[in-house]
Amino acid sequence: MTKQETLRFERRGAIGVLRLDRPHKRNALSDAMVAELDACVAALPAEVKALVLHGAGAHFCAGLDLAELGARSAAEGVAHSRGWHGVFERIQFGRVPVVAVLHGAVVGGGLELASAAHLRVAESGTFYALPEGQRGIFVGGGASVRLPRLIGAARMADMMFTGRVYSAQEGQAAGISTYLVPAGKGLAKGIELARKIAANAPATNFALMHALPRIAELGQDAGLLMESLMAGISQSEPEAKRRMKDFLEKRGTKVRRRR
Ligand code: 1HE
Repeated sequence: MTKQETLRFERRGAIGVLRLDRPHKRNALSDAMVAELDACVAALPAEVKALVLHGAGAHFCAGLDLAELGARSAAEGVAHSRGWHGVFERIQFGRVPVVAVLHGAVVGGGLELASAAHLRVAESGTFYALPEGQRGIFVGGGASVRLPRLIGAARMADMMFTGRVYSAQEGQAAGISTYLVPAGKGLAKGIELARKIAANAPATNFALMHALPRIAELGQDAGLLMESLMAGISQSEPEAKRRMKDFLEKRGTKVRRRR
């Protein structure tokens, strides 16, 4: 277990568990915390193939640390936002897939951080908001790019115009989370999913993290070509050959109907 000022990192075999650990401030993202997050993701041990991100205390994350906002000039505000963009990009397009486990408040920058993860598991008491609208500011941690891709620009604008708070169930229906679990069950579910992800062939995870989101932004022609390139590369990996052979020789898992 590595303890930094604002985070706790623990390796559990092939997965890492990273906890936002500033519960007395509801895990509000101070500059120090964002810097630690960046350093921690950059320094993940090579054995770690997937990461679970969760929050200590009653909330996932209260967003930007508002106590640090006051003194910034416009230029400093732009630089600060660009700093967050860099950190969240390095999470989204980093080495390992990230499963965010959400509970309590997932608001402002907390929702931006969650949106940079690759999978979101929400506990039933989770709630989502973008209070920037009410604080007289705009989002700055990538929400206007990532959130419309999850829930649509109209829903995001509604959240900011009106201060609308989405419940866990509404967030699931809108597409913020793709797993909804009872209160207290999020971390176990996140770990279960991360273990599955960590057991995938590296080329598959690479394609899902790095190719799929880019393909989704391309026109059909370029998108289909990029897909073919990725398909060819992944199929040619020895790991894929082994998995295919396992299936044909009755050692691989079958797809089964859920009970
Ligand atoms: C904070 C923050 C914060 C709590 N910055 N200190 N985000 C917001 O506008 C959300 C603001 N926070 C809240 O609405 C609530 O605190 C919560 C719903 C998240 C939690 O409520 P609760 O009742 O559990 O906690 P609390 O009593 O409100 O807060 C406990 C302490 O955390 C208190 O400090 P204390 O010293 O008085 O004990 C709060 O001041 C502190 N705290 N949230 C600083 N956000 C790059 S652009 C991104 C832009 C944004 O993210 S804007 C949205 C900011």
